[in-house]
Amino acid sequence: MAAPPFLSVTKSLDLWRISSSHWGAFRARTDGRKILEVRPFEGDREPSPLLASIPAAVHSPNRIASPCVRKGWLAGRDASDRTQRGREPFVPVSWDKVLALVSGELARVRERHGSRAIFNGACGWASAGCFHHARAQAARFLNCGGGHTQHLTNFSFGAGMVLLKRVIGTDAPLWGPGTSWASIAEHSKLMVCFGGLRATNVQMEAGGCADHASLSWMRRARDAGVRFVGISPLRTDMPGFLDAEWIAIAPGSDTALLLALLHELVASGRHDRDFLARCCVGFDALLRYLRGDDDGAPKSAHWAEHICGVPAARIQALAVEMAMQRTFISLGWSLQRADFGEQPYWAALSLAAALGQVGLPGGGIGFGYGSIARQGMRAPRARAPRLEAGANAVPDAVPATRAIDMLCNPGASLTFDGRTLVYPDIRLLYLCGGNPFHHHQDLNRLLEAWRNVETIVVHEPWWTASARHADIVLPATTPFERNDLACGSLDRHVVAMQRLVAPQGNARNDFDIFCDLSEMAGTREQFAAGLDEDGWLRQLYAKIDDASLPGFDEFWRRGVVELGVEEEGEEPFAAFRADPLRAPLSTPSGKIELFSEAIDRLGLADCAGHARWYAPREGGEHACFPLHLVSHQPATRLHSQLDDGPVSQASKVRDREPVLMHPADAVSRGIVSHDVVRVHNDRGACLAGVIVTDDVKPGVVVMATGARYDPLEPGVPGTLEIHGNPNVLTHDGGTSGLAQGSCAQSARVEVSKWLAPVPAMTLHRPPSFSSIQAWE
Ligand SMILES: Nc1nc2c(c(=O)[nH]1)N[C@H]1C(S)=C(S)[C@@H](COP(=O)(O)OP(=O)(O)OC[C@H]3O[C@@H](n4cnc5c(=O)[nH]c(N)nc54)[C@H](O)[C@@H]3O)O[C@H]1N2
Ligand SMILES: Nc1nc2c(c(=O)[nH]1)N[C@H]1C(S)=C(S)[C@@H](COP(=O)(O)OP(=O)(O)OC[C@H]3O[C@@H](n4cnc5c(=O)[nH]c(N)nc54)[C@H](O)[C@@H]3O)O[C@H]1N2
Ligand SMILES: [Mo]
Repeated sequence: MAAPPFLSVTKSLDLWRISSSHWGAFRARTDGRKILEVRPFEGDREPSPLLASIPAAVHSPNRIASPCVRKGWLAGRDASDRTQRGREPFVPVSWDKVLALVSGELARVRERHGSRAIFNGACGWASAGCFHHARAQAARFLNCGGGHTQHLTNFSFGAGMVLLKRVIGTDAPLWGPGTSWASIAEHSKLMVCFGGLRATNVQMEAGGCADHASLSWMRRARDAGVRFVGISPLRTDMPGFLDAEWIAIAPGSDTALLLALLHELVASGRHDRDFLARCCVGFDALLRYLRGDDDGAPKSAHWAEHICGVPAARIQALAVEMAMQRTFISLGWSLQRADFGEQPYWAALSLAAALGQVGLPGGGIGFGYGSIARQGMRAPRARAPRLEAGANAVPDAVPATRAIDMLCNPGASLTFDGRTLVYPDIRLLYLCGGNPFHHHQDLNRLLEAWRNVETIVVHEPWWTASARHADIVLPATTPFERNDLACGSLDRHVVAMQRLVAPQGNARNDFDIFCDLSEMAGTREQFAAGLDEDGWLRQLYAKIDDASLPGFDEFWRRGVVELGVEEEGEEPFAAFRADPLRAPLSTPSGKIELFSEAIDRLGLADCAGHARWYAPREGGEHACFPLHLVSHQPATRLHSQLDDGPVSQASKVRDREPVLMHPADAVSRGIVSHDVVRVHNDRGACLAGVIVTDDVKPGVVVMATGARYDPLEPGVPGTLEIHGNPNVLTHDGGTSGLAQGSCAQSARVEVSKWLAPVPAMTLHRPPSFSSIQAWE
């Protein structure tokens, strides 16, 4: 990718202030009102081109200028027609008025229905910054007021979290740092990457990363002679410079391939019997399944070929290659964000165990090396400070992906990680730092569910679809309008986020909004702890446990300080490998559970006691729609954030989100590049702009997430989405009764050429406002 124009700017640093974002630290030149220029932090080896979108985002015409209330809600909540959400105009109101309304609603719902009737639906990324972290601020405020129903796990790797805790006793390898890139470069000979190593994904880090290094490490590994194999439906999932072999696989079929690799390994007698006996339990049960003792179907390479589309001979050869040399198995997070997403992780762990390299330098298994900046890096000795949310008096919680189901079915129950949860009856939805019209699957079902809630409150800097479909909208500042400190997960830099410009319009900090609301509720002392922004930043900075850091004032003056890093430590699982009895895992057996009695006892129809193949719910012989839709992370933005910035806009095809299609699939439908198409299934339909390419496997179409939801008829379930938001097509079921993770990658669709005039988009301008006077 060519260097973005801002990289060439050379001006005196004195005029520049420093700040940070999920896509990296940067310096900005401003005139106090406007951000004029942005350039990456000079210590960043691989700065993200997305930094160029910051000025446009901060000064976007899509900023929310003042507090607003939906007209019908303002006229009377109980009589208001909830189907008008997203259609009816908003009435701008004063801050005093809006705070009184929100405070009154919170008190009313708590009194009448209990605190469990309030759902904090923001399970999103919000913005970088340890203090002004919108989601943590909201959780702390709601907890001080009596609690709220919260969510469990996450969209990113919910299935992986639950499964790994059960079978290796911890989900730490998902969060990182796992086996270091240094160890891979030095010791691995082969790195087999399921879901690839996406170069654009590793630009991102929750909380920011001041020095991106994943690509440099990949280059070092390549130069050291590591051979890379990328297994995914999209060729470009592996950076071109790795010269990787591409094994094109049908999405959702990795479990079949992994079981076949294991089957071939055992059939050729190359499995590590000693490791399996010393460090694992349950290999025999798995072996019976692999041999087909009970179902008559050996899980051989020939069996898998028909499921995953990888030739049997290549599977057999790969099994031998993996056994003959130091091999690292890398699993993207995407694999488990699919129907039965627990299975590819369990099957890969079983394969790694049979290869017997777990705990050896550069061997074994790891997760997310192409998903996020931090994975494989050396950890700083001190961890990032976090704003404490405090105790939540409400015990109710739902897996993040089940939010719509909860709103549709109050009182219904579901299984989660061996427990039975009961959905509370939600009356008030409070969103601060997440965008359900981005993150949730099946947006037409979301629109239906939305109608079951009496009041929807949204804090947002921008007119996102969630704000447009709310009742009460509070304009929030962006991080560049306030002071904060950034210290991303496992980043070794602490960055002063120095306020760049004054709050735009009438925007206020989430913290200040919650201070006023807690004052009205009588909980301000508890919420703010007597501190203002400056006091909080000093307190959080002081919590960083690293004696080498300068005092706060010196840190603020310098702008960036570095934490000490751990020496290159022991390989993950090395101690366990050496002596599993003295260093057991936190599993019931103390060993790797290839068969889990505890999971088996749950008796789930969709997650048995060992890894096994389940055909995707809508694929195979059940397929009503011929194409498999992969909706991966966007290269040009973070989720829905920065979608109206120049980098994302430049990637659109005729203003629509691009959809990648194989030439064979395009020709048979009379489609060529730059056509606008309708992507559809029985859940919904959206428009998209075609790019025909043989980088995708035939039968697969790929659309990134995060095109802002733009309905042809706002508020109407089933309406055509005209921009290209794939979540009108995805299903919102859980991975299984075990983890209830997201299945975003499992949608089936059809694509047809759009022959009617292409409708003009509406999301680049604010919604309509009522001409009636603001009601003071
Ligand atoms: N189809 C499909 N869907 C997916 C996925 C997929 O792979 N495919 N991936 C899933 C995953 S892994 C994730 S993590 C989710 C991400 O989903 P989200 O995290 O919900 O997505 P974002 O667009 O980052 O939403 C964050 C929102 O916070 C707002 N915000 C930013 N800063 C502030 C602030 O200071 N204050 C306030 N009040 N608001 C702020 C932003 O404007 C934005 O609207 O999406 C999930 N959805
Ligand atoms: N630029 C950018 N980077 C991001 C984000 C962003 O929004 N923008 N979001 C961040 C977040 S919140 C997260 S959780 C991570 C997610 O990290 P991942 O889950 O690793 O990322 P994805 O891009 O969704 O998926 C990576 C690739 O997996 C492949 N894939 C999909 N399904 C399958 C399958 O069934 N089998 C195989 N073998 N491959 C498959 C797809 O071709 C896809 O390109 O990314 C983070 N990084
Ligand atoms: Mo995520």
